[in-house]
Amino acid sequence: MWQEIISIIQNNRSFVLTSHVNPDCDALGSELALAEHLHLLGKQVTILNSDGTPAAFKFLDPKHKIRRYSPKRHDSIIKKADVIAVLDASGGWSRLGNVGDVLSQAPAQKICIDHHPDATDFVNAAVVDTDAAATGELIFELVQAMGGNFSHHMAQALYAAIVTDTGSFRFPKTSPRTHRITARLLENGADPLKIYTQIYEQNSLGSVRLRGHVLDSIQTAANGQVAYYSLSQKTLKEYGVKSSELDGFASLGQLIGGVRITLFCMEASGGRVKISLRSDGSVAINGIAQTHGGGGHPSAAGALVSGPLKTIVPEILAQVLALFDR
Ligand SMILES: [Mn+2]
Repeated sequence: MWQEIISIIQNNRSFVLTSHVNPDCDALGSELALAEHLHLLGKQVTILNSDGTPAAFKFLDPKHKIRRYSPKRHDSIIKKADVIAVLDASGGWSRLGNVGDVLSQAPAQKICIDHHPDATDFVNAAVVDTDAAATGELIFELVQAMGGNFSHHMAQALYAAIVTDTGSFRFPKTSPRTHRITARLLENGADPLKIYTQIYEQNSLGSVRLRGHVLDSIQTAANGQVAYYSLSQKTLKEYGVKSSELDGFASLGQLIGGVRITLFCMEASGGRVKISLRSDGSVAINGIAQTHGGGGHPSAAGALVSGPLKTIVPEILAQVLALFDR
C-alpha cells in the first residue's frame, strides 16, 4: 500500500507538509511525526498550515516547527518544493484554507495520507484507509514500512493524534491495530498522563464554571432519551469565555444514562445559531444537520441555522423528537 509514496519520498529532497483548517491533534501530530521522519532521512521539510496551532496543542511542538502560512515568507518555499504532502485532509485543496490555492498551483508532486472517505483526485498519489482510527496510525505504519525509528517526540505526537481522534479509545474505529500501534508508541516513550493533562486539563476557571452552568440547565424529553440545552452570547460574556473554549460542551448530555440524543444550541454571530447533535449510535442524527445545510457523522453532526435561539431550540428539538416516531 505504501510503495508509491515511499518511492516518492526516496526520490525527492524538499517537502512541504500541510493539513486542514482548524488543525486538530491528529493533523498536527501527523505533521510533526512525518516531518521528523523525513528530517532524519536528510530531507528538507516545512510544515505550513493556514490556521495557527490551538493553545492546547502547542506542547506537541516545543521547537515551533509548524508555521502559519504567510504568502510573503512561504510562497518561494512552496514553488521550489519537490513534494507537497496533505495529511488528514482529503476532498480537495479548499479543505486546507488559504494555503490550499498556492499549493494547488505548485509544480511539486502531491500526495495525500488520510482516513476520511473523501476524493483524492487532487493529488498524484494517495493512501486513504478509512479503517484507520486516525491519520496518526497511517503515519506510524509508513515510518515502520520505511524501517524508520520513533523518537520520544514522534511517539508523543502520534499518541496524541490517536488518543484524540479515537475519543480516548472509545470511538467505533478503535481497533486491535490501534492498540498495537499505541503499544509501540508507549515503548518509544509516549507519556499518556502528560498528554491527557496537556490536552484535557488546561481549561480556564471561567469555562469550567460555565460548564457547571450548562450542566445545571440541561432539560430532557422523550422520557429521558433526549437531552437539550443552549447557550447565549450574553452568558458566554458573563463567564468571560470564548466560543473556542467550548470543546466537549456538545456531548455533556450524553453523560446521562438513558440519553440517546443530545442537542446543544449555541448563539453565534450574525443572528445565527450553531446546532450540535450527538447520538449514542442507536439513532442517526446527521440527517437533521443536513436539512439545515450542515453535516457530520451519524453520531456527531452540526449546522449553522439562521434565527433567534428562542425559536431554533424548539424547532430542532421537534425534529429530534420526530426521529422516535418512525
Ligand atoms: Mn483525523
